[in-house]
Parts: sequence; structure tokens; C-alpha cells
Amino acid sequence: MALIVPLRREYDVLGLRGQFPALQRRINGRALTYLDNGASAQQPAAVIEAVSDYSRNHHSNVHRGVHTLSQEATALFEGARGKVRGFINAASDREIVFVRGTTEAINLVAGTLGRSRLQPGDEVVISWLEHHANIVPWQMLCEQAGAQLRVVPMDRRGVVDFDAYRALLGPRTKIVALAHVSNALGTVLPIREFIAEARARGIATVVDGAQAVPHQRIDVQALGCDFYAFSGHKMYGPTGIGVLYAREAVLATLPPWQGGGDMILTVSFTRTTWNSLPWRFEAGTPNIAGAVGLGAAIDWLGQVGMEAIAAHEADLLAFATERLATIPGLTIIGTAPDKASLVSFTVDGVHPHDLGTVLDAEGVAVRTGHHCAMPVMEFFDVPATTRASFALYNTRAEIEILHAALTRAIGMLR
Ligand code: C6P
Repeated sequence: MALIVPLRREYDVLGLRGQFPALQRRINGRALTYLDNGASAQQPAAVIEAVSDYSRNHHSNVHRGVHTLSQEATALFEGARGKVRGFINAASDREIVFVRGTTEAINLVAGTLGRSRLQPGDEVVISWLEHHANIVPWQMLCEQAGAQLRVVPMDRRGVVDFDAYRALLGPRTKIVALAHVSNALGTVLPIREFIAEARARGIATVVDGAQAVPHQRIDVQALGCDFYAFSGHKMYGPTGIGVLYAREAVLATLPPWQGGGDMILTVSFTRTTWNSLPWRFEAGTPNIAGAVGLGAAIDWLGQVGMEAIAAHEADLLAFATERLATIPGLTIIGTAPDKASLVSFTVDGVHPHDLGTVLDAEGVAVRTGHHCAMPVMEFFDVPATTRASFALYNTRAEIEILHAALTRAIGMLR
């Protein structure tokens, strides 16, 4: 039998870079080295043009008008929903709820599933490495419901303790909410296994996929989660648009969240009936242009290929880890064996904010601070870190620029 070797197209990183207008900018006299992709990735021209085309030619309200523009806007908006469904392999468009972003998605779950299911004494389980968006909504919910927030510990590498997690799951656990990838440490959780443990006990599972979706292929059916949340602006789309994937069998049982137009079927002063899924959870005029842009980002990512992106970013991570480790006094925070393409670090005697400012003077954009993960900072006993987070368009040459700029900055600041 002939051996079929798949053709591996060369990963044309320079060609990809050329499609991002913002990457052509010069900052403080230097070519921009954009390494803050974990916060927001840049947008390719295809996304910018799709949003512009919508605004110029098709802008109207959705689901309301019989006129041409409204029908075009509706087709584009619902078309984007279909693209999202395909992108994460959801079973149906009814499982895709458009929201503002990951934060809103998690608040939606807390405000519906949480408020309807949690009784005093029940428990919600999260992990130590969560972003505030996957801590605070649960904390607020637990306070309202008289429930308990339980936190799974992690080790000094930033690996969440699976055995401790299993031990925490009990008869009172109603919800497990976990990051797929940590934004502060880069840790990739073996989320499928975490989900399986909860599901076997009938516990609802919520995954914060904000930092996972841009870097690897997501298959929500294979993961088996009830909810999966992510944001458009971290996956080369616009801000103000995100997705809550919700398994239909669960979503159908939830009470509505926000009330208003589009989420209803009939309204009278005595009684309101609800729209069908997913519109029941999309009160008010949605971010139509954002959804169109997100759909364009998904098309564009499909052309590049998630597997190719993952391979390229794995190379960047390995290279950056090796190069940054050569800088005296630099400590990498987050050394899990399975990491997404970001490096968080501290430098002895130098405050991250000063470092970030000096790097910016050289055109290098990194994020400094607590990364909305204050418990992680507390765990590692640091006030903040500097974080370089890589995207599909970054290069080894840019990591060398970061290395050189860091070396100069540290020399200046110490
Ligand atoms: N993290 C970062 O620089 P929103 O803001 O709703 O789009 O996403 C919130 C969010 C939730 N979970 C994780 C794991 C995240 O990383 C983020 C956003 C940005 O790391 C801004 S703090």
C-alpha cells in the first residue's frame, strides 16, 4: 500500500504578517514588535474589510425588518453564528450565543444556571490560576446563594492538581468552572479529563477558553463540556464580540438572563413568552458588525490552519523560553510541561511596569501587571509580572529583539 504523506505547506509567517496593517506601524522610531497578543491580537485586513463592508453596505438591525438591508444584516449575523459553530464543532447553531466576550459569557452562566440551581451549602469549584472573569462572577453568585467557592490548588510550575480536584468534587458540587489555558502562566489544563470527572458526577462544566481558542483547534463535543466561553479580540477579531457555547440540552433548561427585545416571543403586561434558542439569551440589538468580523476571522484562521498555527507557536514558545532563560536575574513564572505560547517573568531588582515602559520606547509591546489574575500573583509572591504572549504572526527574530531590548532595559533600570 502506498504511503500517503500529507503535503506540508511552508508556514509563510512574513506573508501572514503582511496581512496585518497594525504590524506595519513604527513605534518610537522602531518597527513594532507586538507581543501582547494574550490581551488582544491584531486584526488581519480580511477582518477589517469585512467589518467595513458590513458598515458601508449592509448595516441595519437584525431579525426585525422585512427590507433588504435588514435581511442582509440578518443573513450576515446568522452566517457568522454558523461559522462559529463549525469552528468549535458545536452540534447546532442553537448552541452558539453571541455575547460581548468571555466575561459576559461567564456572567451569563452564573446568572442563569447558577442562580437557578445553587442552593445554600452547594459548592462551585474553580482553580487557583483563574482569570478574575472566572472568579468574581462565581464569588458573587456564591454570596447570593449562600454557597461555597472551592479552589483547586496548583504547584510551583502552575500545574493544577488533578488529584486534589477529584477530591474536591462532592455531592454538593454543582458547577465546575475552569480555564482551558491560563493567561498569566500559560498552563494548558488537560481540560477533557477535568470535564470527564465532573460529568461523571453530574456536575455542570464551564470552560473559560479565552486563551485557548486562538492557539489550538477546539472541539466542544469531544471536550464534552456544558459551556465554553471565548472572546473575538483574542482570535484576530474585533472587540465587543464573544461567544458562549452551551450544550443545547442544558441551555434549553435555563431561565432567561437579560430581558428585552429579541429574546421574547410575545409580551403582555401579565405574561411574556420566550424566543427559541439561542435568541432567548440575546436581548437587545447585538454587535452585528462584531459578529461579522468574528466570522471573517474564523474564515481567515481556517485558511491558515489551526494545526499550522499551533506548530508555529510551539516553536516560538520553546525558542523564547530558551533565550529568556539566558538573561541573568530573569525568572520565568509558569513552567508547566504543557504551555500555550506565552512567557511570564520577573527580573530581580526591576519593576515590571518600568520594564514595560522602557521596552515600549524600543517599540516592543508586552503586558505588565497582575494580568487580572491576582491570586496567581499572590501564589508566586510577586506584585506583577512581565508577559510576552505570542501569536501566529510573531517570529524568532522578534524574540531576539525582545531579548536585546530586555538586556538593555535591565542594564538601564538596575
Ligand atoms: N485576558 C489578558 O491580557 P474579556 O475581557 O471578557 O474578553 O476576556 C476576559 C478573560 C477571561 N479569561 C481569560 C483566561 C483571559 O485571559 C481573559 C482576558 C486579557 O490576559 C485581559 S486581562
